[in-house]
Amino acid sequence: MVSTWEDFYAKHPPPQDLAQNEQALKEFTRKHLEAGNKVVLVTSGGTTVPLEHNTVRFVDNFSAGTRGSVSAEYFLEYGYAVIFMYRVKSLEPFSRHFIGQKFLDLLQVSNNNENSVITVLPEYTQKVATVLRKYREAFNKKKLLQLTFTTFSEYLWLLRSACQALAPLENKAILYLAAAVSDFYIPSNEMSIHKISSSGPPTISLQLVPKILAPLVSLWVPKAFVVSFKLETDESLLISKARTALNKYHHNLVIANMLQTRKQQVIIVSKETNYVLSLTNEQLDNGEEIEQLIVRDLIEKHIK
Ligand code: PAZ
Repeated sequence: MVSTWEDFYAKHPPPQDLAQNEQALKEFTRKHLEAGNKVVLVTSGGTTVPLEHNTVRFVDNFSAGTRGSVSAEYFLEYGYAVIFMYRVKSLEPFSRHFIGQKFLDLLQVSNNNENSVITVLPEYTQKVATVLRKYREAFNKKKLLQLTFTTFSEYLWLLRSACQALAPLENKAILYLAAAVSDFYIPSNEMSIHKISSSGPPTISLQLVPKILAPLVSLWVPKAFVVSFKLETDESLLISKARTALNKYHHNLVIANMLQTRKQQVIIVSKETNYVLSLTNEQLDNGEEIEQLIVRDLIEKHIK
């Protein structure tokens, strides 16, 4: 059974920090509307589906937030203001460059008149300086607003609020929906209150989530440029599923990618055409990022 999106919002309470996030969204979008800037909402990372109200266990997915966090940096580089809506503890713009590296291994400590002085090791200084400059510039110019979600329900509430704040920007608003949002969930009224007992095998029944792109495109931000993403593992379904989404929701583009090759290749699908963007193995090994091609392609060919 699929519940409608209206049903979903009627039956699931908003997250506790929603009012605070709405205030931040309002201030951010007002400032950029006045300045005549384009604002892109980048969603990133995966949503969880809790199995209990007092959540001990939840269903999750693979997304690390690479697509979203890297793309956010390139949008900033091209002059866009960015609302980065991401899953708690997934990758973030700028700090992502140091994930997988032990933070303390970047630093050294020395003494200067009894005071400890901490500096970045020479071999890392250039990299840290480059990233730090871009990070500071984004925040000093108030070009980046970061907001978090964890559960599927938090994501849907925050997405709607972000759309409401973006609506006055009309076609200067871009939605780049890269988050891996669960297709299934347990409705609030069917969820166990307490930790599910392990006295026997549980039967868990998931429902289909409401298709939120429908109200988003037709009601919430009808003038915005909307890009959704489609992930598949069976290549024969990829383009047809992307096309079906475009025909159903009437948004602007679908970026289709395969789980296994998503860092090297994507297919840009519009109503009229589709074409591949890809990196060679050599480019990939040299640290080039497919997100740079995607963002440049969107800006040069699609976003008016
Ligand atoms: O976050 P990540 O870089 O590991 O993965 C990115 C992605 C595959 C989640 C994204 O490109 C995407 O396809 N998002 C939409 C997934 C979907 O609901 O089909």
